[in-house]
Amino acid sequence: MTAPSLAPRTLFAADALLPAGWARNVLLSWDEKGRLTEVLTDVDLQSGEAGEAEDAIRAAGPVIPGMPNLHSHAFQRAFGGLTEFRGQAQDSFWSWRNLMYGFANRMTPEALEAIATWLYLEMLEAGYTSVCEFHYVHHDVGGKPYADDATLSLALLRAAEKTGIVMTLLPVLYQTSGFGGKPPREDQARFIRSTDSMLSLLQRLTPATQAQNAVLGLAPHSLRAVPPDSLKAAVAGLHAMLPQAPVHIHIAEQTQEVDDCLAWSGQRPVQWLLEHAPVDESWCLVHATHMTADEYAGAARTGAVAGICPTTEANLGDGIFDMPLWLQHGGRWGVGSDSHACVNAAEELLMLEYGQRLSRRQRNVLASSGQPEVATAMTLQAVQGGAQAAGRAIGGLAVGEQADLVALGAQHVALRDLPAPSMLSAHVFGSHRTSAIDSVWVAGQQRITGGRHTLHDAAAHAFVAARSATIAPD
Ligand code: NGQ
Ligand code: ZN
Repeated sequence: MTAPSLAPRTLFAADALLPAGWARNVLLSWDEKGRLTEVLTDVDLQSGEAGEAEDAIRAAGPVIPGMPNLHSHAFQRAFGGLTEFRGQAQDSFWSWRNLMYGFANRMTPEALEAIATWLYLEMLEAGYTSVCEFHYVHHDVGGKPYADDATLSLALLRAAEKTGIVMTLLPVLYQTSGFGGKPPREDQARFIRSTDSMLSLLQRLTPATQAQNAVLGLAPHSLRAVPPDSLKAAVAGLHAMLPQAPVHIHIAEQTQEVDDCLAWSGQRPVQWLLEHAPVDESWCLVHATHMTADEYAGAARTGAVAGICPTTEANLGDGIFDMPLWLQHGGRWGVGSDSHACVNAAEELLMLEYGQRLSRRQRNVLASSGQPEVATAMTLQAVQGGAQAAGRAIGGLAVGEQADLVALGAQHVALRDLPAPSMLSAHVFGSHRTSAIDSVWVAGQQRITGGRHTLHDAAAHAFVAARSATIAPD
């Protein structure tokens, strides 16, 4: 018998997506730290052998692993949908970036915390159970450091803690406005740090992250923003402090940056990075959109994760990542919601598959011979890649991994009476108007019930106020 004061630590699911595929009558158990200790299949609840199974929570439908969100700039959530108007004859990533900077430069610590709290709550309601926060607005307006240099990082950590999402915090190193040491623009002043100041910040954040089960890493923003010496020193400094810590970088998102990198070094960004940096499994190459065949092969060989942000990459007009080529080389990948034009794990998978279909004029591109169901194949791969990028044991429903679980509602009209793989398929490809997510657990703690987070209304209210203040300051 479980004492009533203890939160239940066993979940029974008629269907669950394990690393090897769908299993029936699955009993998942975890310890007080939220780590899975047992994953039993074909459990007969009636037999009496199942022991604690009788006290288990019954999932409302098929259980899938929570999706790691491997790339987020939280503050950008507040202007999602608000840059969709023509500002110049030919708008682009770069004209969007000017609008985005205007927004970043009006952000306050209070607004950031409210925006991030709502965003992380939305993520939990939409099937993400962890987030890699690529955090680059460090200083006060005008670029003056806050009295506590970690002010904005701590605001993000608090937002994560309030909602229950687990965070990999990646403070961003940003020093130049272009290749060859171009000085930063005035509207980049809030992002700028010396390498030493970054290493001090990481030191300051080490106890704070450890205290809340967060992982700390580093994000050199891009080769445009970090000169070679700084890249080298920062990564070495990080790994001296935290040997396995994740390193994320925006690498080849726009053809303009590929051209600029070629003009500067004679090499393309990915090519340059592979030759000059110790890229390995601790790295995540975000937006490795523009690569040659050799770069696909070379980058995949390092074991680094390709960080793909399908809806943002579509929204910003970046280009299409060649998934079949990447997979052919054994490349690992995961998804991120980046600018948060869309916050929905299923929709990122849908957009990724649809981009491949549109560019290749084929269907079911990301299915494989071993796993013909597209949504199942993509979910398993993105969870594994996302876990690697996050630097956490969140790689799926297996002993030793964190109990990050999403239960779909089998009674949702799009899913009702279907077999489990079709339910996941319907969730990803066929249920857009209303979410089919019923419950979500992070590290074994239930955060979403009946599709909603307990802070939903209060967080929404605070978000709207913060957005209004940031869009139209008084
Ligand atoms: C960012 N976002 O850092 O927010 C970037 C835009 C840049 C994306 N790359 C700025 N999606 O790359 O310079
Ligand atoms: Zn980004």
